[in-house]
Amino acid sequence: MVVALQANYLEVELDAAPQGIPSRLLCTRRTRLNHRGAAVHVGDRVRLEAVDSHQARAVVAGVEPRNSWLSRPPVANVTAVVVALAVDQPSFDPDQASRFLLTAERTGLSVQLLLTKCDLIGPDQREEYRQRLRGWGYEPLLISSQTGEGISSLKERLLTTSLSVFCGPSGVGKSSALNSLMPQLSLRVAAVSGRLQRGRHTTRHVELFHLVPGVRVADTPGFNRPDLPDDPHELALMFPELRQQLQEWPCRFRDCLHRGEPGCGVETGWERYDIYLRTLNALAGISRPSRGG
Ligand SMILES: Nc1nc2c(ncn2[C@@H]2O[C@H](COP(=O)(O)OP(=O)(O)OP(=O)(O)O)[C@@H](O)[C@H]2O)c(=O)[nH]1
Ligand SMILES: [Mg+2]
Ligand SMILES: [Zn+2]
Repeated sequence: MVVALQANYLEVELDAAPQGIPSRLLCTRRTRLNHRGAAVHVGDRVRLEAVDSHQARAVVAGVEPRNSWLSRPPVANVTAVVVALAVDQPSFDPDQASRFLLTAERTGLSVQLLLTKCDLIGPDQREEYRQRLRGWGYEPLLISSQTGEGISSLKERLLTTSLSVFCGPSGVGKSSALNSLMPQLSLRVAAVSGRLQRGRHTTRHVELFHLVPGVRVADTPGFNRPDLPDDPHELALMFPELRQQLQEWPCRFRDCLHRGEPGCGVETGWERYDIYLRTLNALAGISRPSRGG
């Protein structure tokens, strides 16, 4: 499995290294793979040739089909997405949070919302966040890498699946959380800065780490504005609190966009309805309702 990509090199871990061969090899790509640009990504399972056990080098000759794909950050064969958001520093922004959650939901995989830096708020505010995010259809994990709160629950959760990817804005404490989970890692972290307490893009590359044998976790570079999904009809399914309503009470028309169309079974008194509508409007070519009126 490719565990890191750096310029023209890939670091590949062997499932079971034959005797005398190191378990981690620095690899280049066969030219024909180069032609397709960065067709090999972290998380990909690859076939190796020309293994040089002394130098711990090899050549990647082929890529296995992917079981899943997270587009940004790019990681293959993901089994769960952990969306990390801070309660403060940088402050919690529902629009940005939703963009990350939508990106995660697009994979169709299990999505865990991780609320970081909980040492910065009191018990009442924590309970408020918990209730609020339940309303979004998520059961958040509240953690603090500073006090260690919630780290063992996070670990328990990660142990249930083979490859979890941490993603979220820069500076929310993704690398710090991984350091708390695996103190031997000593990943680089850096203080947030400026009036908006933004992160400083400290992590530069996607990299996979073993939590225990068979269970990996990916650290990724933070970014601030994920793209929106492109299909308006799929959008509703990416809001768990709306998805649930549609399961219980489907609308009369299959192409309903839940903007007050006739026969729409969706009620509007939920926090992110407004974000849903704005996202829908932001998607190209759907400024008019699809059904008369
Ligand atoms: N108070 C508090 N600060 C934290 C906590 N976790 C991380 N920090 C601080 O937040 C800053 C950013 O942490 P990082 O771990 O570098 O954040 P990141 O999400 O990996 O950022 P990028 O790599 O840029 O995406 C550092 O100064 C950390 O010490 C926490 O639980 N509580
Ligand atoms: Mg980081
Ligand atoms: Zn509807």
